[in-house]
Amino acid sequence: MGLLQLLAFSFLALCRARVRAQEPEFSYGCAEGSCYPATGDLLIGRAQKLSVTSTCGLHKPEPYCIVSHLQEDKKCFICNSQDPYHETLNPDSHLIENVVTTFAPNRLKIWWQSENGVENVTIQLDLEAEFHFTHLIMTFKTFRPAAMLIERSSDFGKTWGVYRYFAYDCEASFPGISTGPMKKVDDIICDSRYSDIEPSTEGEVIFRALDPAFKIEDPYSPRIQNLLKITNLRIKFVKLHTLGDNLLDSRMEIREKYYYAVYDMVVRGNCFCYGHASECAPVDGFNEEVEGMVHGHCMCRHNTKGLNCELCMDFYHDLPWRPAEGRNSNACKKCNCNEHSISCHFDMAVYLATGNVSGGVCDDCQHNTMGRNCEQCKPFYYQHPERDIRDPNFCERCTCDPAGSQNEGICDSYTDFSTGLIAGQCRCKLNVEGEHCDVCKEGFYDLSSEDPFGCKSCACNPLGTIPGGNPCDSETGHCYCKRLVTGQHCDQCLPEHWGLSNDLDGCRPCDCDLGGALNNSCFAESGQCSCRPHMIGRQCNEVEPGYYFATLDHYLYEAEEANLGPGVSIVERQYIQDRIPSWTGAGFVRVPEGAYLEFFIDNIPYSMEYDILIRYEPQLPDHWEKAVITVQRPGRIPTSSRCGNTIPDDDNQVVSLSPGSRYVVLPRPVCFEKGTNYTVRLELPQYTSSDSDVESPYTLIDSLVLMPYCKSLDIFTVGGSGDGVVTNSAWETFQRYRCLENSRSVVKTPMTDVCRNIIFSISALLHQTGLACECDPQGSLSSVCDPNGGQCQCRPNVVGRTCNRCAPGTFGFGPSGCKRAWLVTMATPSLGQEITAALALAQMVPTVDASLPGAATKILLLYSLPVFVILDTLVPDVTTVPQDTLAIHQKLGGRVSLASVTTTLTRQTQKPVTRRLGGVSSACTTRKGNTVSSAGLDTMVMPSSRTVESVSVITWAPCKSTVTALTASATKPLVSACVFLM
Ligand SMILES: *[C@@H]1O[C@H](CO)[C@@H](O)[C@H](O)[C@H]1NC(C)=O
Ligand SMILES: *[C@@H]1O[C@H](CO)[C@@H](O)[C@H](O)[C@H]1NC(C)=O
Ligand SMILES: [Ca+2]
Repeated sequence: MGLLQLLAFSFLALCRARVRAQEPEFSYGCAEGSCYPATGDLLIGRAQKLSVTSTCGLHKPEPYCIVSHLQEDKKCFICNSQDPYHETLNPDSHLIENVVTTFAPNRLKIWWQSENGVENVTIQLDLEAEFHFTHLIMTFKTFRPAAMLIERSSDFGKTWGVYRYFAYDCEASFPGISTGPMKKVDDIICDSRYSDIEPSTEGEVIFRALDPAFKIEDPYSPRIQNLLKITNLRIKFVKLHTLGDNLLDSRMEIREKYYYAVYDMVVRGNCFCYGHASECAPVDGFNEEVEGMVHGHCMCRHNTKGLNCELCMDFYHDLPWRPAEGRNSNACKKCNCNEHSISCHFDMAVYLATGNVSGGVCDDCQHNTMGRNCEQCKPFYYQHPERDIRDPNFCERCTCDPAGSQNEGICDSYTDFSTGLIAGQCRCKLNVEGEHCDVCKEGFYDLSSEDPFGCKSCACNPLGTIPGGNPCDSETGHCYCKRLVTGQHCDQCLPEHWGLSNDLDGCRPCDCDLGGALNNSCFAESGQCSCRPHMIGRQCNEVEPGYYFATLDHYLYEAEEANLGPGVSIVERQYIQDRIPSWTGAGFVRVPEGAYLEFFIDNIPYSMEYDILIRYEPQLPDHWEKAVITVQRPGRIPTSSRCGNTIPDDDNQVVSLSPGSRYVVLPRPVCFEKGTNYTVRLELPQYTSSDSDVESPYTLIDSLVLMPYCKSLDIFTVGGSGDGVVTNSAWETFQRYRCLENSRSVVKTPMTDVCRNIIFSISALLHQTGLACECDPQGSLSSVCDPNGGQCQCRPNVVGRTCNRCAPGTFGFGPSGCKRAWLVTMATPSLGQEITAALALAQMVPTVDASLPGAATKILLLYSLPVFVILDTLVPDVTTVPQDTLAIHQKLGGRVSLASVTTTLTRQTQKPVTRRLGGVSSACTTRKGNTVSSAGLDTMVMPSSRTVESVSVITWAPCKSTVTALTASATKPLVSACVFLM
């Protein structure tokens, strides 16, 4: 080794020591703390990574000369760099690779040289990784450059920065660049120390990345690290020392003398491992093993990785990556993922949040775990209480029904008694229950995920819902209704029911009156049925005041008002005090055998069948064998009509009149139509077929009644089990209570409520309305009639449903009623005999006395012989009184007492006459024993079968104010009196 070589080596050693002082003070084994790979010459093994912009003789041999070459014979030489240097074969090659230190013995024979006269030359080193650069030493063969600079890149050549300028004359070469001294370790200055013209050979340029003058507090600060970190280094020569020659001088002799030539270049450094490696290996693709080469791939320790140990190893991200420092290896720490993940990353925020303890965040936690350490169960999973956290089955799936649970079915993921959490516990929505939150609570239904409360309230009406248990179907929400309740919420009564209440069945039937109401539906709250006109009451089973419903025998046609055939006469009969009459109207008609009468019917209320009833009073001991009823219709019956089925037999029926009965019903009902007028003819052709000694038999007909043939009405057939089959309970009731029979007779027992209700309905059905009372304003006490049958309240002695006429035996219809009269028989005087009125009156008094309503009583005596008369003087319009009429007028007070009145009975006429008393509506009646007799109004016929004596009184009494005459056919005179109470 030559002297220069020795010098060079010693200098290198020195430099190394000095540079080392800038590195961390202690290097420990990697196991104990920070550790560092050995430094070396980065150029060793990297000749191919060196490049230069100018090389002498690169393409062809070129001459060059040296200035002041005193020792040598030859001043000029040839360079030929077409092939690499070889000691013997190619000693004139001066490629850039020659600057790499080889420790060859012929060190000064090998150098790099630039082309002659080229001032701008750049040498560039491109490293394959980041390296830690400490210093550069260049040894020049010629004069050192008059100006140069060192640049480096730490990003593989993308950006460059100047380390330092070197110039003989900094001001001139690099104007504006400070010439030092440095104030900061990374100040960029221009240094003149290495640009002197001396020495002319083997002059050095030395650059240290860290100036030893500075004490480095933190060698790992980014600023320092950035200063040392390189990937590329380049040295730009920009000016030659020319010893006064001007390079612009184009003469070859001048140019050949000036060029750059470098013997050696050392780029000292080590691979850059942040204290995490003590060895480095070749970077991929740099496997070439050259002794002394500094490799770029750190053999990382401390759980780091990367070419430069600049990263933590995978899954070692629990702590931030940091360079090792002294005894602190700052090793990367393994993440804790509880065996549920194999990857993690570092999160600074987490790290800070944990007080710089742990910043590892597991990635992609498996087994349904989550969390920084995969220590929690994912939503919809919970920690199995008996399994280890590292068990792959640590997290169990929640069993919550998502529809019924809060948060779509997330269960409590772990147990924490302090906050009430129980692992796996489902949290039900408000109206849901059950371990899995899959059941609606009692009183709720329709589990649904859309419903924020899970289930809807049944909202059953408690009144209508069956008590106890779940009130509604948990799926449909239909409430379980009581028997008579309906509706989703059991808040409605069934049709035809009302009054939702706590009752067992919930509602009550409307029970609308079958006739009084339009139908059987009623208002749900009030139960009010829809009434036909003038019907009232909840059930429409009453009539408005002023209205009435018809009794079954309402359609009654008096014989007295019928069209009487020849020989038929009217027999008036007076009502008797305290006795219910057994007839209606003024009395009867007397129908002899073979005679007839015709009833005119023009008020059929409703088209249907009617039973025809004949009311009569038997006069003879035997059956009246044959009575013929003939219905005369105005025309043919259209078959489509209600009465289309009528056959001729229905309209011609024969009955016999029993002597023990007061009425007879025709065997078959007869159909009548509303709006049609009929004539019903009653003929009595034959009394009896057997021999009879009765002369000129007759009977008394009271009236004809049309009774609705109830059995065919809806109220009795609806509910029946078949066509026309009557099983309706109303019909049974109707029969059981004998409502029909009781209606047939004139004399009735009081109507039972049962009959009344049914008869009410029948009337309502027939008339579709309540019937107006139409009480006669004069004859009635009130405009309101008895709702049952329509009887108005009559003034005294006024009769008729509407109180429109005087009772038989009374007269003087007016605002105070009608006047009453009694007939009293006094004697049977002989013609011409004097009659003492007192006698008669004495007989009469008890009767009068018992019934006198007041003081004002007038007695009118009627002397009845074959004919006579006494007239009431009170009657002012008596103008036709016969001459021999004796009027007696005696005013009485208190009890009746009467002075004797004497008159002479005289024959007025020889011959009986028959006179009709116009307008007289009733006859006086009297009584003897139990026999009641009566006299016709215009004739007096002594019953031939009885003796005169046995007939108590057959006489006429003018109970009307106007009396014209009377006759008697009896041979025996009678005296009677009519007593009028005024
Ligand atoms: C050398 O480079 C410097 C700066 O880049 C420039 O000013 C000068 O002209 C260059 N010289 C030659 C001969 O190219
Ligand atoms: C029925 O008789 C009444 C009178 O009684 C009369 O006004 C009416 O027009 C008659 N109807 C028919 C259809 O003949
Ligand atoms: Ca009658």
